[in-house]
Amino acid sequence: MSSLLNSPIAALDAIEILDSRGTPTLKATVTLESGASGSAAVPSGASTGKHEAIELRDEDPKRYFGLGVRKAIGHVKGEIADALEGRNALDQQGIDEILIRLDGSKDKSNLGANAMLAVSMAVARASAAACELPLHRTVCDAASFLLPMPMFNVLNGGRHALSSSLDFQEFMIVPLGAPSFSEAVRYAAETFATLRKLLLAMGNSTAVGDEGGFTPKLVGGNEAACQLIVQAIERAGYRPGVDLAIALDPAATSFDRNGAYWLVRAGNRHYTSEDMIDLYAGWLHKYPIVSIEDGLAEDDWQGFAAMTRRLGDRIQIVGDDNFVTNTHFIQRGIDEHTANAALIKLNQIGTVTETIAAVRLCQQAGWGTVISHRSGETEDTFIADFAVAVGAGQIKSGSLSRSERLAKYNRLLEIERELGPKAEFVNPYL
Ligand code: 2PG
Ligand code: MG
Repeated sequence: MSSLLNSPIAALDAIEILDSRGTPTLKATVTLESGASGSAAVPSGASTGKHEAIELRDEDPKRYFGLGVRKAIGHVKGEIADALEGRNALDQQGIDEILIRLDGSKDKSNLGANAMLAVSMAVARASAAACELPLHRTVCDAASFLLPMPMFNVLNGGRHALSSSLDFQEFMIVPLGAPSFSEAVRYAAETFATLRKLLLAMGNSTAVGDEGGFTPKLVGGNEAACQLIVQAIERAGYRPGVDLAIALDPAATSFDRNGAYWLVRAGNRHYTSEDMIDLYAGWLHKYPIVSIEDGLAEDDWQGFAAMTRRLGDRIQIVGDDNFVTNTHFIQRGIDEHTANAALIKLNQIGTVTETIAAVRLCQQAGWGTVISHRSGETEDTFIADFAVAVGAGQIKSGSLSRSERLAKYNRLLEIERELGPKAEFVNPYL
């Protein structure tokens, strides 16, 4: 580590840029008195949990349908700059505490979690620059050398692909048998290219959704999608369940209607919480599924507990919309045994320090952690460094297409090379 102890912030700036859906977001830059600087851009979700920290939007219908972020930028250049100038950028926790105090709300609605997170991440980057070290060495204490097992979202449905025939949002492949991160990327890319051929042969378009996975119309539903993935894994020359497995994120909050789960595209049938668990349990016998995220809706705490009791010793049960990277909800999940892993998204909570606290809470409880992108992304690769630093063990950043998705995987390839023999890569499902 660097011996630098103090590196005061000289200036803050922010601009409005566009995310991968063409929607405004912001990029902040923090410049230090030493001349070192760091920038960071925030992503944005589509299937959001209701307890997520608030993204501040301008609500000015004359610009970007009200989605501009000039107000958030005004906060960065105004009161946030006033509060942070002269402060030590190396003290991430101290900086984040100032941001939280300045905002003063429970949901970060005053300054906007987008404004706060852009600054918080830019401070982390500026501080790494000041130390002349890569971000993954400096962003948290006791930085790890563990490269995350990637989950690649090869078929997109739900809110990320409104024209696809899939109600479930994400069908991911996990190269759990790969000996290294770079080999994991190759296994997955070859399987994705094979899946493309299979879809074309079936008469599907190979258009991709928000996260770069295919959005087929002629697949025949959620279960057929699992079959197709198994076929793609085999055709690519790999062993399903041994080299590559399946992970799902149904994002069930998005098809929950007052406690009933409506699979509209799959014949407009509705399911109870128990029916959904039965459905998943049946699939576990037929398909090499290792992880299910948001298999039930955010408020279905009882259902999540029942699902964890029934399936939690066989697969990873991940909470996303219900936990929203918030230690309060994660602690409840730990106490009530409603999952055995959490999805981790920086912008669900709004500062780097709080995100690290969420990861550490999971790790202390023996839970898995999956660092995640959002469906509206930018070219920013912060989560790649972050996943390594905190030793998350897993990451999901979309498919093997669309450069805002691949940027994170490509950054991990660089980190893998940089760490050389120190790099670790393990199958988290063993
Ligand atoms: C999710 C995320 C990321 P969104 O549900 O896990 O894949 O989607 O960013 O739209 O909330
Ligand atoms: Mg999710």
